[in-house]
Amino acid sequence: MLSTVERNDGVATSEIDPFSRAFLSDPYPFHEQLREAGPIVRLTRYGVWAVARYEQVHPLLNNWQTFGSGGGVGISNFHKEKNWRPPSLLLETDPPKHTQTRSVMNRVLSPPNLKKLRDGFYQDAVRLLDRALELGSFDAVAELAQPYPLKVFPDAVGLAPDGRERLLAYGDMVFNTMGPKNEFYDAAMSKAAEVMPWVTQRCERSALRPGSLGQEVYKAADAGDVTHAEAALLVRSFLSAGVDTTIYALGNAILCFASNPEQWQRLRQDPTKVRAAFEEIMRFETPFQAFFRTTTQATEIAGVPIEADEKIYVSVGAANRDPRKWDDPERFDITRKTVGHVGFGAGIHACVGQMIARIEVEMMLTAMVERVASIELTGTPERLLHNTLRATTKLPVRMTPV
Ligand code: OVM
Repeated sequence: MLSTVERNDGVATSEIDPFSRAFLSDPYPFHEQLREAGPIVRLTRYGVWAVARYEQVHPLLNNWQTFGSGGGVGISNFHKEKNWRPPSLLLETDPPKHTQTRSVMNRVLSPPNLKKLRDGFYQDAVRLLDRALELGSFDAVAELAQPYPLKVFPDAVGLAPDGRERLLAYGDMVFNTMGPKNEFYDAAMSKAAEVMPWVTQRCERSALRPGSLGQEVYKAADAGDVTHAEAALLVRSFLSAGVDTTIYALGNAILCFASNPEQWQRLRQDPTKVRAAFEEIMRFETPFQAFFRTTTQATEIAGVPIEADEKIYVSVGAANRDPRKWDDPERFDITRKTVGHVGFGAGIHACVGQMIARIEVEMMLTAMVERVASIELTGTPERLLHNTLRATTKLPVRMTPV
């Protein structure tokens, strides 16, 4: 049993390792321990701070001045340790630079640009779903959750069809290396030599289809809003942030409905709830569970003094299930009021791709609502053990057509 104790200066400390197999297999009991330990907890294993209560997580995300991203959003501090890739101009950058790059991405991902994608996404969802329904029983990860985002999103960014499986290896590197150098970190990085040159090449302007979101980023460079070298890194952000997250969100969505059949029936009765249902999925099974900030100056949280250049583990997954904020948080309920969930983060770094993620999942859930009368688990889902992402790798289901 790991101990959570109060230091003699009154500060809560914990031996919990948020990157251990035990934690990653079933994070929720550990989340509870972290929330109950106090508003801010010292993690002795790594010498970092942790916040897991909504009351601290939400304001922290809204205070980029004190809780910066330029030191990286993993456990490693870029001010002390060089990262394995050039830092992201969005994720790992603070204003004023971030303001400039974010505004370019906001424009590229504007509602009119995204609206054009809906029909194509829907058609791909229907095609994959109809194929799966002919099987009757199938692995919903292999047949739906993985192939669908891996088709529609790189299409939208403008990538050629070949070699896209490398995006999975790349995403694995990006998100697992936010954790410490453990077995998950090392396994992900073992593919770096093969994958990185490919990713870099695919971010070049000449590799991107005309009319694509990737080309839009380069047009912003032509207009002088960023440099062309920066445009390549912004395209890289699409490939870093947009693949695993949506694959896992969709897998989590199907798992939520397979495990809560009455919620599937509710959605079928009122398909206008598809969008609301996705917000509840993001709250209940947050794909990007936790990340770090770095203090830019000495500060305090809930009266606990924190020095400058300290790493803080921010568990949005725990905040999304904090009983101080949510009624019956362990219940998956698509009719709940989910406003304020932090599944897409909050503040200036809140997910820039959240609208495209919503369209992806909404189009698949809509196709399912029209075609699937019931979803049953036919075996035990397998969980992914991953330093920052929560996901299912195997999801055996039977879907009964309407
Ligand atoms: C990026 C990036 C990478 C991972 C996640 C992310 C959740 C962004 O390279 O910009 O946002």
